[in-house]
Amino acid sequence: MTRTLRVAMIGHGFMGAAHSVGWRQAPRVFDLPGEPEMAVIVGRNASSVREAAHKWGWAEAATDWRAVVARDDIDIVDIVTPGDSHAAIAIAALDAGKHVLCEKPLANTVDEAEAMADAAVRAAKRGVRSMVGFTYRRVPAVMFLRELIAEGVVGDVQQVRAAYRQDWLVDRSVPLAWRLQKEHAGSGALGDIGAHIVDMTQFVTGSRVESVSGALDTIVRERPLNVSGSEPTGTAGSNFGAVTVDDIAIFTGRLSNRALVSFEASRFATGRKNALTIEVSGDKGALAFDMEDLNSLNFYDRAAPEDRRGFTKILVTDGTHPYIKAWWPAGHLLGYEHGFSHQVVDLVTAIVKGADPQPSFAEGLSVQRVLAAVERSNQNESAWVHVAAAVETSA
Ligand code: SOE
Repeated sequence: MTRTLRVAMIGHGFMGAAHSVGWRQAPRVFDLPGEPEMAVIVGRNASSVREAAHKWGWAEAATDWRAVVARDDIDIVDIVTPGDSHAAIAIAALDAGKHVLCEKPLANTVDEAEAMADAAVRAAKRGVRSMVGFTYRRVPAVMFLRELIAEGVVGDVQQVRAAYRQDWLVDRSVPLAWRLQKEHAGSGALGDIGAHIVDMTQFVTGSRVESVSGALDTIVRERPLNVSGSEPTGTAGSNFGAVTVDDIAIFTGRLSNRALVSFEASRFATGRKNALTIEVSGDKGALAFDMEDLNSLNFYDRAAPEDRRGFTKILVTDGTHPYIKAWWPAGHLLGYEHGFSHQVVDLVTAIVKGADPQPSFAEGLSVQRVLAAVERSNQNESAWVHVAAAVETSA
């Protein structure tokens, strides 16, 4: 009989919606070795969490995550809250024997991320699994890009260009939100979207970011408070609140294989909506991916005759490509939400098969260390800062 895995999701914002789609869709499309059940959704506001439960199809709504995490009838805890609560929820859940999926970035600080990685190591000894939600790894074209690099089609990786550009903050009337407050988000563009390109670079190249030099900037330092909303709050009596995170993070990284990387994370890239791009250049060729055209990869092959060389578009929608077989015939495209289903597939499969899913909390910690090093570099006139290896934690 298929094993049922009862899921509690903590949080119900943008990522709550995306994860709910994944939990609902994955078991209907893939033959999973376990059956996830959308048991409980948790939020602080009773009426809005009830509404979310109804809309997204969770059986129950609750307001106290501690009580839910302690329940015997919950197998998986999915954390989609702002970063300031990741550590407390994840550690409590792992210690209570629940498998954990936690949104990125893993935490708001390296200390928190280390404590979470320790808890994950302790839990793994009891067969309890944990995974960070770097969902873009699970876009079929990104997974395929990694496979091609590992096969050696670009040869030795010599340079990487990775950018994640959005423009939703160019509008100065956009109100203050938790993503713009350091105490809730940890950092701004750096942690929210820069974390993705750091993880993606390490994932596809198999090399670690060993040192960084970077600069951060905050263009708009005060934003209107959303008086009708329940959060966030600003200075009493003022209609504006301080933006305490970066709007733009631009940094250079040196990989463990010596390649240089240019990283760019911005919420001020006018005209760019969700433009995550990565280009990996090697001595035999180059591969390029663009999230706004996510069903394809562009491949430049230096082995082709010189007069016929050029980037060739590969449509990554074949049954032989990662994850595609369960979906549609070739050329029938996938979108943003499919990565969230693939995340569920990989997590559930790992739990049932007794394997550690990836990305692990240790990988989340390694990204956290890169983010912290960029902040340190920025505070120190963009000096190069070494990034400690996320090796064994103390547990
Ligand atoms: C989720 O993976 C996420 O990083 C969001 O948190 C960002 O805000 C979004 O723009 C990209 O995806």
